[in-house]
Amino acid sequence: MLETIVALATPPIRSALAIVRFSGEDCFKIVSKFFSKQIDVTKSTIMHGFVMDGNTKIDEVVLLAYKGPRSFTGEDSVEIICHGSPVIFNQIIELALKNGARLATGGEYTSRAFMNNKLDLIQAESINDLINAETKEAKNIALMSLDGSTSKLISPIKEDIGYLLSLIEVNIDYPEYEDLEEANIEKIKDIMKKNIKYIESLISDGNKGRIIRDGINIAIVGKPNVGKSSILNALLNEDKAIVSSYKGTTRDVVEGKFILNGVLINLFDTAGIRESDDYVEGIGITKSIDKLNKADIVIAVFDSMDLDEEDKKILDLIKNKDTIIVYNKSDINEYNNHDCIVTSAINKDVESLKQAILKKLNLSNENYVNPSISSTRELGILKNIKEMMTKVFNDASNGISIDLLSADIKDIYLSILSLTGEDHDFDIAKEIFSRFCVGK
Ligand SMILES: Nc1nc2c(ncn2[C@@H]2O[C@H](COP(=O)(O)OP(=O)(O)OP(=O)(O)O)[C@@H](O)[C@H]2O)c(=O)[nH]1
Ligand SMILES: [Mg+2]
Repeated sequence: MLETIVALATPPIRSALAIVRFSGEDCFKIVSKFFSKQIDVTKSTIMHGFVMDGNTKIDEVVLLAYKGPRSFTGEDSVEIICHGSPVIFNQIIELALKNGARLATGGEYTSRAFMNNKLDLIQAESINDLINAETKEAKNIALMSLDGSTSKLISPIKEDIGYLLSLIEVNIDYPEYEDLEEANIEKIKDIMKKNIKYIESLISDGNKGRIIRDGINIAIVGKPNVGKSSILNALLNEDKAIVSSYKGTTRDVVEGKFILNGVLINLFDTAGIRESDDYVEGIGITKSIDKLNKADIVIAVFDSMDLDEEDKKILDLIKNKDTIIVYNKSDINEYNNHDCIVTSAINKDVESLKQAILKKLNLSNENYVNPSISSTRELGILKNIKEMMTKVFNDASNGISIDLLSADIKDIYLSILSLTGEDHDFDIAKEIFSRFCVGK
């Protein structure tokens, strides 16, 4: 039997109301010991009453009792809605601990919901995404995942591989029919081919879903004085970074966030990159290079099409990065090439740069409204499954027998189950839930 856990589900600060949450088989019994009224242990109820420490009133509260399995965790659960004073909710938690509950660890409620089959692992992960979402669009993606739509994307793969495993059984049962093996090898190849294609589309959609969910990191780089900080300020629409005509104004990385078509853009303005004897500027330049290496997209800024040695060094640094080249100061410079991105940061004219960023993100309307498999864990497993399928396809093409292919196909099946947690690998689940906040 699992112990009854208790935690504050709302922030540990003064507020109008707070919620103290309990879950576990004994929770009705434990809460009854300090609640002023009898709790009916046979059904879910809402009650008004008092939390009592012996004869002393602690608070006037509303109590929600959820009879398992019809609760979030699947177990008997209670939520006490009290007044939002730290003195009050701490006293209620102390009473719970005194009467046999223990403090919940991070994500323990969701972990119990997972163990009681109320949620699969993909749904459970989406709860964290929901809580951490920074844009409306990110929240919508998490919500789609929570209702099980994302998990359903896995179903066709699971069905196909399950079917293959049954074909393997047939071959084991009737080894004398060589024609059967031949036909089944062809089926294995067909199914691998079809699913590899499907997984590729899931990965591509998932990467886009991830951008909507997590946002994207963009570094602005260039030699000193080309207008990097001015571009940051124009994109953020605020005077965040110091701008001056002095070369080497920006020393440390300046960070800002803005939202472009529902995507959170984490923008990093960096120190101008050049050969410098100045010790502090040198540290800034090292940081610039580090930022550009870590960024998803780099905006490289120039203020002339006639590139000098410093500009060329920048181009060399970014040669392996996904880059947007920007020519700034278009108000004083003539840029004749109409294909390039031109800005006048001083006039806050950076619309063409915003359009270029959107083009790079390459998101369609579908990416915002359709579920996608977008967590790093899930995408990692999908990539792995794709590789395993490619191996089975190649082995099958090279005349390897079904017997030998079967071990790999079984591994593929297990990996599919691990996506939703159906393989019951509780170590992985534990790792995921440890990232949750306490009370969730
Ligand atoms: N005319 C014009 N001047 C600009 C434009 N953008 C920036 N400047 C000017 O260029 C100078 C340098 O701008 P910053 O934004 O500080 O340049 P930076 O690239 O961040 O420079 P460092 O931090 O030193 O590397 C300032 O005097 C700006 O006002 C522009 O679009 N047009
Ligand atoms: Mg600057």
